[in-house]
Amino acid sequence: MPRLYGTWRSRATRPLWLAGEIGLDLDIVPVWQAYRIDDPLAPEAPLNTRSPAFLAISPAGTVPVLDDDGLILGESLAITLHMARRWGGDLGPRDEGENALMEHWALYGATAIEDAALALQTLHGEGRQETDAGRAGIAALLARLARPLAVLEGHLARDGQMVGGRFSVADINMAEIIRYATAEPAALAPWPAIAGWLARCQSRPAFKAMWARRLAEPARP
Ligand SMILES: N[C@@H](CCC(=O)N[C@@H](CS)C(=O)NCC(=O)O)C(=O)O
Repeated sequence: MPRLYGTWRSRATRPLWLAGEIGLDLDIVPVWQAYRIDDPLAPEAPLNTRSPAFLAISPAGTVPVLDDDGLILGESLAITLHMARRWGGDLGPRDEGENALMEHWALYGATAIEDAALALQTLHGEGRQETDAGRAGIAALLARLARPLAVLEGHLARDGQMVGGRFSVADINMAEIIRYATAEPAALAPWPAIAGWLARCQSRPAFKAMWARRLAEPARP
């Protein structure tokens, strides 16, 4: 059985949501982010992203990590794309053209959107949104996101889904990236096609099950 290292409050949501969609059993090994632990190197600390035992598996020291029969992948989007090709049926690519598009959108999300979207979530998580600096930060981040979100809006208004006119791993990857931005309530107001598509993605039973597990997980061990 493939093994997934990570916690539900991490980018492991991406492979965990996909596994729920396709009914794939994973051997889930909890690995906490080190910043959630007071002394991550203490002998009694739970397995975490600074534990030597985990770094021996993935020296990048981040989660999620997939071990598929000795094939180790330590990038969440590489993990989901691999899972979809190997076990995903129609949630994976039907041909090389779809494969290329699924990779294209994963890379676009990771390089053009994720940083600014995550910064919006962090700003709100730290309660800075009501300060002058926070408001200026939000405006700057929304300005950075304007072009890539316009690209995504045009694509979804035309096609309805990321790739192939059906729900696929490409939707999971992009929806989980866009989710960060929704910490800012105004983020999707100019983008109705993105907002409608995200709501449809998040209404799926496998997303809801993943989200319930995530909320049930404590923030710290
Ligand atoms: N690009 C990587 C980023 C992974 C990443 O940063 N994961 C965070 C959790 S969402 C982490 O493991 N942080 C570890 C730490 O801060 O010690 C991916 O998508 O897998």
